[in-house]
Amino acid sequence: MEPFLKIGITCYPSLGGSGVVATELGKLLAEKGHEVHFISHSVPFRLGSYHKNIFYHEVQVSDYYVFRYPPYDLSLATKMAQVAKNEGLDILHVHYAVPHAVCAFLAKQMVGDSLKVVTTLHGTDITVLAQDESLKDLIRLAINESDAVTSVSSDLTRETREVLDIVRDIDLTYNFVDERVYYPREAKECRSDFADPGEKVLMHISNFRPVKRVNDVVDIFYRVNQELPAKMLFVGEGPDLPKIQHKIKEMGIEDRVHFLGKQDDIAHVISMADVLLLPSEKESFGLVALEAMACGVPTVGTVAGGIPELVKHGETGFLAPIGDTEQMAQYCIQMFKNSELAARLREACLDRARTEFSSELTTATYEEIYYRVLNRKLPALDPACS
Ligand code: GMT
Repeated sequence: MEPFLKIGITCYPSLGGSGVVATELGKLLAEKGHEVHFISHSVPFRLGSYHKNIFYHEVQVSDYYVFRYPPYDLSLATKMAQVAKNEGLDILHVHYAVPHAVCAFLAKQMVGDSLKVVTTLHGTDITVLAQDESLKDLIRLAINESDAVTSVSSDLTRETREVLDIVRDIDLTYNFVDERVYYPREAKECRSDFADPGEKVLMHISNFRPVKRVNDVVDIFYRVNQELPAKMLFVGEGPDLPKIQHKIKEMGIEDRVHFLGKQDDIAHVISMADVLLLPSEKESFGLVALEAMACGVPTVGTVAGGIPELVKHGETGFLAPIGDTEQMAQYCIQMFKNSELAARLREACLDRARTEFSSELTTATYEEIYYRVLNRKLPALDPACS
């Protein structure tokens, strides 16, 4: 059977929420009968085993001796154009503006206007890189030249307009999780590896960059643990991790804190927690809070970026001003002391993840965008065709 569309996807294959979202989207599109071609320097880490309708094209970078910095971007643009021509791609969907949207722009120059480019903005491509004068004009060009631009939160759209003076349409496409993977798991046994039955479990999952304010996580935990018995589980790795480990030793709370490192089975790990802490300084969406929500775990975090669009204060978690660790600790304590409130939050999390951030909704939104830019009628897509 002929695929509905032939879609090229480029993302960062080895890290971050943008890569996760791009890969999961590709898998779902392939299940719906589209042909998906990932174009990148490595196989996306969430791709897993063989999938029907999914292909991977590796970008080879020239290491000719004159290059001080081997030009990945140019090789990527060329590969995008080659794949588009050889495979007859309809759409090139790039995740994260830098350099992917710029490469897609170049590829389109090589292929012609039949190739439509969809750019999804994820966060620091705008909130950090678009503020950098050495990149700003190029990012603006790539965004303006895309056939469609999507953003993962209204807040990110607002910031894109503000920072880059962008006036064009930007579609809102909230992130999603695959509900066949993210649901509350039976975690009693592994939870007992870390916490006694009477102890609450607080969790933080991140790449430990300064923007995550992991110091605040420690402060929140310290305050909570003074009020009631609790354990802190850190998941992930990154530049601030050694500082945090040092601080925990200095505070003499090593016996109450566990570092799990990078974990693959996040749904299982999150299901051990009573609360996810996300006190970030910036977060265009906060995919991990959605992963937690889908597993029935509320988030206590900050009113930063797109977080309030995801976490409904008082319904699926609690939000405080950036840096207000006292307030965030109070919210945790309030939840832990009131089992009715905790149960209500848990139910609201499950309901909100299923209804507002379902994979079906997001995939359908992207499909509508693809057909719109191709100026084709959206066919009645049959999920059974895969
Ligand atoms: O922009 C980054 O820091 C990396 C990026 C990523 O690849 O994980 O994170 C951003 O995109 C995610 C997926 O859309 C969002 O959930 C994160 O909130 C966002 N990070 C920031 O805005 C700091």
